[in-house]
Amino acid sequence: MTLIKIIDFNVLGDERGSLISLEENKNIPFEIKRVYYIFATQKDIPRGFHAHKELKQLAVCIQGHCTILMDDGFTKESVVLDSPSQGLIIDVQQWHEMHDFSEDCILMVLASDYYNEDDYIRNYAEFMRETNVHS
Ligand code: T46
Repeated sequence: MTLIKIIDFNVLGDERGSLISLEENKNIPFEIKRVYYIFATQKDIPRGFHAHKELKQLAVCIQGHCTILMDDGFTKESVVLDSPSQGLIIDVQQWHEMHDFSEDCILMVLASDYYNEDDYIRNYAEFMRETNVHS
């Protein structure tokens, strides 16, 4: 089973340009409590390197591109996000790393809850221990 869960959004467009609408519990499979975006990144400076205990997220590269490595403790898979019409689900207990940002990259993330540092597992050994307990 692939770790890469992509949602393709419906693109509404006319001669003026394109528009995508994101709605909680409709095309986004959870309640949206927070939106943040990452920009002014550098190609050689990766981010992420954590998993979340309870938080569900969806990442959309609304400009440029980056590579996201997903890891469930058993399998690792990478995906290039390069389209504003595709969202990557970052589920609970999935270690994720963001690499190879393009200069113009804007990575927008929808999250199912407010920011809570206690929800992060930032230590890989701890992540692997948690994964084994829950498998
Ligand atoms: C994730 C990936 C995809 C806040 O104060 N509020 C927030 O909502 C967020 C997201 C972060 N912060 C603080 C925490 C740190 O002091 O902003 C700083 C940078 O966060 P962090 O180092 O966790 O950034 P990334 O890019 O490694 O990870 C972020 C999200 O934090 C994380 O939940 O899944 O993007």
